[in-house]
Amino acid sequence: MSRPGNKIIQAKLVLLGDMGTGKTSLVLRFVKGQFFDHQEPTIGAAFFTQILSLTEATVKFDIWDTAGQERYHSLAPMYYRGAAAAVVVYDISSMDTFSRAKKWVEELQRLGNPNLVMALVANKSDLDSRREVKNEEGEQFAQDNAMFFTETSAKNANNINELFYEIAKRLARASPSKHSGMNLNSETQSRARKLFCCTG
Ligand SMILES: Nc1nc2c(ncn2[C@@H]2O[C@H](COP(=O)(O)OP(=O)(O)O)[C@@H](O)[C@H]2O)c(=O)[nH]1
Ligand SMILES: [Mg+2]
Repeated sequence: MSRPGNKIIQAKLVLLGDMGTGKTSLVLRFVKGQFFDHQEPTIGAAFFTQILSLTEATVKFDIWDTAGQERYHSLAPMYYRGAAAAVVVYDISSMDTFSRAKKWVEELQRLGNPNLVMALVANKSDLDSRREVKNEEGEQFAQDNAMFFTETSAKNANNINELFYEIAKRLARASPSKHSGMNLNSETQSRARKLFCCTG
């Protein structure tokens, strides 16, 4: 529930990372509490909203779950432009996806936005028996790049809410104190809307 006089923050959040790392699955787990073993590949981009109420603020996320940028890289800036938060995702069972994640982080850093809240997410933690990327490798890279780091599993819901709560907290801390009488409904509002179709 939003509290009267509480800060309201509307924040664009973009997910980046290789195809198949679980970006869509992370969002669906967070917004709808769902998981599909055979998640359909995203076409174009999907847009979701979710509201989180913290003691210090109510954060309304506009989440852009993208596809196509994995292959058609030139589309990427369109997605991350104006983002307050970026979540870069890799799959612990694939070293290639970790290498790609590092590239995304470098690209985001070139934007030079000191206020961008960045998280590095090592997804599929349930696949520990097939692990190629050690927890410490992700942790170290995140630390070197001033990012929040967590290992998640969209499959078993490990650390998913914690991830978005931590981002919300960081956004609240960074946002100037501003009061609004606006009353937001704290219920999950999710809309998955295909914005356009592309060949991705
Ligand atoms: N074991 C496991 N599989 C996952 C997890 N997250 C996603 N997947 C699977 O990985 C595949 C790709 O997921 P998807 O969300 O479409 O990835 P995206 O291309 O990054 O959006 C799907 O078959 C998902 O079921 C996870 O945490 N654990
Ligand atoms: Mg997807």
